[in-house]
Amino acid sequence: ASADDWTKRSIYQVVTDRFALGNGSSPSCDTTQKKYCGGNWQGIINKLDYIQDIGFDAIWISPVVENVQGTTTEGEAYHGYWPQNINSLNTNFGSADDLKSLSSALHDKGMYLMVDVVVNHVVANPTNTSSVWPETFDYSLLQPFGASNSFHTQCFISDYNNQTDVEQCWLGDSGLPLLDLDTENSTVVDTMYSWIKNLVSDYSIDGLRVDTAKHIRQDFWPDFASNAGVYTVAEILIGNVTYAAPYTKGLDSVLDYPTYYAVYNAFTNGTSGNMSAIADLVTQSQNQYNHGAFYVGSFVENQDNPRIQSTVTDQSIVKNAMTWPFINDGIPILYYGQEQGYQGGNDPANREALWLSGFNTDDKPLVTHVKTLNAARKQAISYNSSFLTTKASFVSQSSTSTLAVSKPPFLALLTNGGSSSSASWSIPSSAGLYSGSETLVDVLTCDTVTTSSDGSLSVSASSGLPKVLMPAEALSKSGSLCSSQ
Ligand code: ABC
Ligand code: CA
Repeated sequence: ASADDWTKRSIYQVVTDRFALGNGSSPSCDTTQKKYCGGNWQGIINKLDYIQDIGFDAIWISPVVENVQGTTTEGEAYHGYWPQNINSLNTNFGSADDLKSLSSALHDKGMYLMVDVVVNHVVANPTNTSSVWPETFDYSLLQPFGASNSFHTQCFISDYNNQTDVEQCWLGDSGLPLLDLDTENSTVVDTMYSWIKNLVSDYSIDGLRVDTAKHIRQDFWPDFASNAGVYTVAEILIGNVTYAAPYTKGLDSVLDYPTYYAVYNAFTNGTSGNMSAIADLVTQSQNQYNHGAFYVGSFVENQDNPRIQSTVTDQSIVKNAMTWPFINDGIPILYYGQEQGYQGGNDPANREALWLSGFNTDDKPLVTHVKTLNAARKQAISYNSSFLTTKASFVSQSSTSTLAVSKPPFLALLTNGGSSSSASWSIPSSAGLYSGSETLVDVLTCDTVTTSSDGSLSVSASSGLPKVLMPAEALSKSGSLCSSQ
C-alpha cells in the first residue's frame, strides 16, 4: 500500500511478544526480566477483533526475523531488534505459515500489516570479551553476511553530533555490541535490497517501520524504498525537524519524534508545560518535510519511551495527550496498552503483557476515548474530501495551557490544566472557521456549542477534558457518532 493509502488508516502498534498468546494459558510476565513472555503471531490473529473493535485498521508488529538466541547482557531478544539470521524467522513468534496467516487474516478484515525492519545491524553474543575485534564473534551465525568484512570497523557511537560516527560506529556496548553493517559495501547493500523485496512479497506486507534509519547514510534509502514498494516510515530518533527532514525524501516519512517530545513535555509538566511548542514543531514539519506532515507517524507512546501514565495519571491530561495523534496531519499510531491505562516507565517497564488486562473493554474509559477518536477521524475523512490534504492550523489562545487546532471538519481544543481545572478557548470570527449560529458537536461528549452571529466561538470545559468539535452537519450521516444529532 502507498503512503496515500496509509493516510486513511490508524495503526495499533504491538510488541509481538507482549500482546497476545497463541494458546489458552496466561503466564505472568515480569518486564524487568527482559525475557520472552510468549506472545506470538497466532496470538495477534486471535485478538484482531479486539484491535478492530477499537477502530484500528492497521497493525505494526515487532521485527520478524531470527534474533540472537539465548540470553545476553541485556536479556533475551524478545523485542526482535537483535537480528541474527535475516533469512529465517523468529520461531518464538511462529512459523512462516503463521506469519502468512496473520497477513491474510488482516487482509480479510480490510486491515494492513506494517512490519518493523532492522537494516543497520545484526547481533551475536561476543564469544570472548577479552579478545579484540574482529576476533570477537562467530560470524557464521550472522547470515547471510558471514564474515567480518561485511561490517564497519568496531567503534561505539560516542558523539551523536558527529554524523559519520552515528552512521559507521556501532550501537550497543562491549557487553552487547550491535554489529554495524557496512552499508557502503555494495554486496551488503544489494543483499539488503533483495531481502526487503522478498520479505514484502513473501508475507504480503503493506508498510514498513524502518528501525535506526539515521544510522545509515541517507542515499542508501531511496533504492531500499523502491525495492520495498510500500509505505516506509523511518525511525529518526531526534527532537529536531531540520535533522529529520532529509530522510522524508528517501523514505516516505518519519515517525513524528520532534512533535512527540513537544507533546510529551506539554502534557507532563502541569500548566507550565509549553503548549505552543507543539504548534511550532508542527509548523516546522509542515514546512520542511517532503509531503508536509501528512505522511508522518504520529504517536504519544512507544516501546522506547516511558508511557504517559508513568509520569502523569490525571485522566483529563491523559485524554488530552491521547487525542493528539488523531487530530493532526499525520497517521495516528497507538502503542498497545495505552488504551488499558498501562503505566510502565522506561524500557523495559513499558513493555507489559497485554493479556494481563484480560483484553477487557467494558468500563475502560480510555478504550472508549480511542474508539471515539478513531470513529471521528473516519467521519472527518468521509465528510471532507480534503481533510487528509488540509494542513492543521492553530488558532492562537490567550492562555499558555490551551491549544486550539483546526483541521476541518475538526476543531480540537486541548488543555494541560488537569481534572481540577476549567479551561476556555476563544475562536475569533477573523479565524474564518465558522459562519454565524452554527451548531458544533463535541464528539467526545456529544454536547453542543453554537457560534455567535459573527461566527466567533467561546467554549469552556470543566474538569480539564479535551474537546473535538465537528459541525453537526458533518455528523448527520454518521452511523454511530453522537447519532442523535
Ligand atoms: C537495551 C536495554 C536498555 C538500555 C539500552 C542501552 O540497551 O534494554 O535498558 O537502556 C533494542 C531494544 C532495547 C535495547 C536496544 C539496545 O536494542 O528494544 O531494549 O536496549 O540493545 C530503535 C528501536 C529500539 C531498539 C533499537 C535497536 C533501535 O526503536 O527498540 O532497541 O535496534 C538510539 C537509536 C534508535 C534506537 C534507540 C534505542 O537508540 O538512534 O534508533 N531505537 C539520543 C540519540 C538517539 C538515541 C537515543 C537513545 O538518544 O540521538 O539516536 O536513539 O539512546 C531528544 C534528542 C535526541 C535524543 C533523545 C533521547 O532526546 O533530540 O537526540 O536521542 O531530545
Ligand atoms: Ca550504521
